Amino acid sequence: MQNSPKRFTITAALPYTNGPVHIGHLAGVYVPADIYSRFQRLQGNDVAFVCGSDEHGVPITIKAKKEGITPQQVVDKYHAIIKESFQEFGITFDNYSRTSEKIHHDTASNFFKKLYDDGKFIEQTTEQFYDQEANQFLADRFIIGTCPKCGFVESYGDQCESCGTSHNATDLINPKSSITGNTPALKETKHWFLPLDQYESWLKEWIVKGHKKDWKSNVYGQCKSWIDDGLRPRAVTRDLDWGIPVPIEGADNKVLYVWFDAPIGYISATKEWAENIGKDWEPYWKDEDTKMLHFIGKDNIVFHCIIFPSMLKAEGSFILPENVPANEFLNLEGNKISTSKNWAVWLHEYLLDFPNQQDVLRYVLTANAPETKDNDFTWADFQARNNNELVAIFGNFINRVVVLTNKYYNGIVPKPPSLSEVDLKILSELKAYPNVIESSLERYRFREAQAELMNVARLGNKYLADEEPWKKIKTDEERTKAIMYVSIQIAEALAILSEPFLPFTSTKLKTMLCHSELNSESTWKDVSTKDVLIPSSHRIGKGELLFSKIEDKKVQQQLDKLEATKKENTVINKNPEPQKQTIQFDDFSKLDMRVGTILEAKKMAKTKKLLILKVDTGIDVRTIVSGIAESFSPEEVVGKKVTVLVNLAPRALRGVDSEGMILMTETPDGKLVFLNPDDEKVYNGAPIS
Ligand code: B3M
Ligand code: ZN
Repeated sequence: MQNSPKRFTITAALPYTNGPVHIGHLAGVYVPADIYSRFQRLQGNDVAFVCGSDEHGVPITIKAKKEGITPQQVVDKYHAIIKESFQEFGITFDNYSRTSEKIHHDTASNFFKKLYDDGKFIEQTTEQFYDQEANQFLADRFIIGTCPKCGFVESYGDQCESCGTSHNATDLINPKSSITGNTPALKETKHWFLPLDQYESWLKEWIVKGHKKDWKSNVYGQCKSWIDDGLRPRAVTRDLDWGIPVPIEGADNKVLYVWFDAPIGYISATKEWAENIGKDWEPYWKDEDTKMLHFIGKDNIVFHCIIFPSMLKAEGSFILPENVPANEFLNLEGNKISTSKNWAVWLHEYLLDFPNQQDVLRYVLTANAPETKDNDFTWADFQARNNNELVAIFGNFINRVVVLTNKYYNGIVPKPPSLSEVDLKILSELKAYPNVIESSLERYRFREAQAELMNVARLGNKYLADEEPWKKIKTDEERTKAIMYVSIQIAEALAILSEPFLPFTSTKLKTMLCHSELNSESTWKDVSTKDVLIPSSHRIGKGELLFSKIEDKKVQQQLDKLEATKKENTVINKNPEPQKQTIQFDDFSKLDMRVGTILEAKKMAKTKKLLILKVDTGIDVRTIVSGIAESFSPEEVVGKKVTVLVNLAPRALRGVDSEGMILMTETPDGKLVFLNPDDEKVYNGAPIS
């Protein structure tokens, strides 16, 4: 029975066009989205896989300021680099668009206009942060301060990078302008707000009571906690000069909030694609039978699960995502990937060092994907997975099959006189794999799916090792024919099933097996239904190595490169925070700093960052809550001598009164250390806070 094809709209987060893309992007979003899209196409389904460059928003303008060029120049430069990286890594977007396209400006403007005309916004004059020295309102990332939820001291105005909470800039504790470092003033301005509070009960129904419990637990958990915390109206316009102008009267010098326009970019990209190929875009966004999925990283969950769905609901004619399979973050050699600290493996640089080895990276990133928790990419693991898995298992199996078939039969697939019980068992095991892999993919378990693919190669390797055709050829030519015939069926299954994961390898393998000479190519489904995937008497081509060993030297080069980055960051901090406003001695003398000793330490329940300390300040023994739990265990800090700001006004953090602050600084990789400027790990310009 042939199922009718299902329609899929698959989106991958639009990368900010303020830098190239790195392995974290690939692992978290683009490789899983590509595997899924390729897989659905192989099922004969109708897929629109869309993405594009996110060219608005404050990060772009900050980058432009830093480099002394215009925002347009920034986005033109990185759009080209990013687009090429995706192509090089075989990410099969049906359309990779950009939010500066006219079609997007029109789509986003019209969307805003419709909501405005339908009375879906509330108009409010509120006080927003304003930098008097820079003479501008400070939107989102132009403001840095302490997160009211987790205490992270460098939270952005719109979102905390540490705990992922989304908030309004005025919620931050101790806000600072990231342009001048000044404490900003408040100034009145009018904006349009989406009253998320009015969508709260609907969201609860849809996500919490609805069927969304089958969403990944990290996604469901975040959504539930936001909804439980209560939602508030959210401004969807900004005082900025870079973005899509607010398309109504009386909104001069205002643009749409980047998180209002960016997700609409998925719609514009679909429209553009459909127009180009003469299709109707609307079913992809409006037909209830369409399955819509958003692939994103965990910092984008609130926007895709709460805000964008509320926008779509307000508009009224759109469908909602069926799932939002968000990933956690990938670290690099134990440290957080950081664009500004150049702590990353950039895709365009990887290709220079490992030409034609895209599949190796795709493989390693999937094998180690941060699906349920943050994970670490290490070059040692990269080498081991290549040498011990791709080369030793997959490559070795294919190589033996192709070489022996050429050697014994001039490349012509032999006709087996009969199949033994073992042969039949192997062939029936093989038939189970498409469903096994499919079941993992349908649950967004890409690591598991890829591990099952490797089990196909393991099956083949074990079969060869048990049957030893290289020995049997001397004593039993007929039996050898059966062994080689069965092995070729396994090789063909690998060629088909590897396509979503290792597309370059799959193509190479199909060429080796001379697919173009086959009367009909087998499909994914055929692997589980057909007895014969490649018939006897088909001639295969010559062997060619699919993977090659990565030597220690190559890995060392990469480690050296990272070591050099570390050093560079230590000697000169390339992007030091600008100096703060001048103060007088009187200001300084207001600070009462003392040497103290940490007597006790314990973790604050249900937080990742906070330790509750008992500190002997010489004056008294007091409680101080400190956001250092990710850099130190409680055991490590007990007994340490520290610098304490003792006259900081007490503040309750998660219900515990904190009476003072321990002064810390940081290493180039962002690890906190106690204040000791002589510590060789800290760098010039490292902030003390
Ligand atoms: N550009 C944020 C990011 O790159 C943002 C995603 C937009 S998806 C509509 O993490
Ligand atoms: Zn936070």
